[in-house]
Amino acid sequence: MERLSPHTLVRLPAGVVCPGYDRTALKTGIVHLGLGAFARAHLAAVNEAALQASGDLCWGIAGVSLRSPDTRDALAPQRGLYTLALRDLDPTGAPRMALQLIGCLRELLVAPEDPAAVVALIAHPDTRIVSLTVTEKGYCHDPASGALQTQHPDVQHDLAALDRPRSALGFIVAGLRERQRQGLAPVTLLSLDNLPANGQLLRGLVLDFAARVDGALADWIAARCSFPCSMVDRIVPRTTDEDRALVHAALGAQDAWPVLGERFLDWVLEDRFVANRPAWERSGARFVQEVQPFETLKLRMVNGTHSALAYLALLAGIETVDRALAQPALRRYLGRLMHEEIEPTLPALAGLDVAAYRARLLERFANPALAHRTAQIAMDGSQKLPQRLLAAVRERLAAGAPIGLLALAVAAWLQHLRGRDEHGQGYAIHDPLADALAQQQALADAAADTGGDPAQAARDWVQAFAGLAPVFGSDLQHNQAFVRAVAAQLHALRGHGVVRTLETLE
Ligand code: CS2
Repeated sequence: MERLSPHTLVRLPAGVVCPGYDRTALKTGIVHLGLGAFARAHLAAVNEAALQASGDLCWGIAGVSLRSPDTRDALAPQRGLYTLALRDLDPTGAPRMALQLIGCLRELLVAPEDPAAVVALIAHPDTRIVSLTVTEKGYCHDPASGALQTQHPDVQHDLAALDRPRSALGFIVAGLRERQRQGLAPVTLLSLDNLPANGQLLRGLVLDFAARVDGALADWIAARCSFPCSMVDRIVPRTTDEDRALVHAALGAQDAWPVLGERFLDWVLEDRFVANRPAWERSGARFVQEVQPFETLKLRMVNGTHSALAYLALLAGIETVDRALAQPALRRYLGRLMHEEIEPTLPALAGLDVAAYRARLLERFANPALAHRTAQIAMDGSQKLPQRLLAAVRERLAAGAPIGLLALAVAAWLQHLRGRDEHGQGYAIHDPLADALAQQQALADAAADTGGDPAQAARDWVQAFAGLAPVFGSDLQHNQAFVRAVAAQLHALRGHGVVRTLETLE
């Protein structure tokens, strides 16, 4: 079958949406760090539509992979073209797929192959936005406090050799240093990761890093560059070979790496761009004064329940999110978790119908056309729990409100760290803190090994494990209400398994 390329565009089936602008006239205005599926299905999709609507061709994207050459290897022969497939069910319940070819990815770089090229691109006069989807762990920060992890090997490396950086922070600071040296205009740094106050967090980390390189550079960045906060939402599972086959069949051409996602898309961001921006508002983005309420809503409702679901489902041996939603007790639990314990912690948002938001979210999760793997969401829990679950836990504890449902999600994470589901099936723990988590488990096992009653053992275990400050901060270990609530759920999960625990929830 023919490989997708600019030449195949004219032969694609009717109904496949193709770039309606002159790709050869595009310039690179955006350097994107972390070219994963999410950025290709979210930022690039909105940007593509803005290009079509405005005809402003300054906003092509240079996509930078920070680790592996896979994306570049797949897309370079296609000249950066790829398929975005949006999947849901039609009104009769049959799966359907809308196909669009995205054309705004103009350049593909693999950072470790040529770090200087990435720095030069950030320092190019045409570059006006540097955006990031590097996932939580890509910020090299302490998840509980937001502080730069100065001992992180990539940070240490980059501080010693900033002309050949490895980390996103290193590339940003090296690129900005070059801009400052050359007297170029500042750029906007745009975090698109699921982190609280992601723009402020990025700003703090970049300034801390830059100050260790050169105080005057840090001052220049602080005074001239901007770091808008943004909330991003679209479910984009990792592409599988089955997905590829489906897209090939529908396209009649071979795309080595299409991306598949839901139709739903939301993007709320602050309009603080120091060097202009694309007309993203013409294609679904919403610009607001203050993003934080939207971000809290999304991180706690979408990502908090996603993580709760992922750990419970994984323990029960359920492989995909839609199948988890088909489990009545699990679906009921997720609805209750949102309604009873998360929603009361949400900031007021004018015009938000929270019941409709919740119902829609459960429907999004139930989309069987996505086959979103629970193991994918379960990854990197140490980086996700603080903002997804523990922030709401803290607020409720401070208000003296019950946390049993949130505690069950935390207990499920703890139990899943054993690396074995209820049917004895083993799985790997993917987490940047995997070693620390294993050590903490050994510590907790020793603390709970008193031969006493199992409920007390669970409390001792949780108390010891919660000493892991990068996840739990320094407060939760000493909060008896927290320890008791999590221990009760852990005891239930250990004794009765996921489904019985859910069915007998108070
Ligand atoms: C998920 C998110 O993998 C995960 O941790 O919770 O990627 C989620 O699908 C997106 O944030 C939805 O917008």
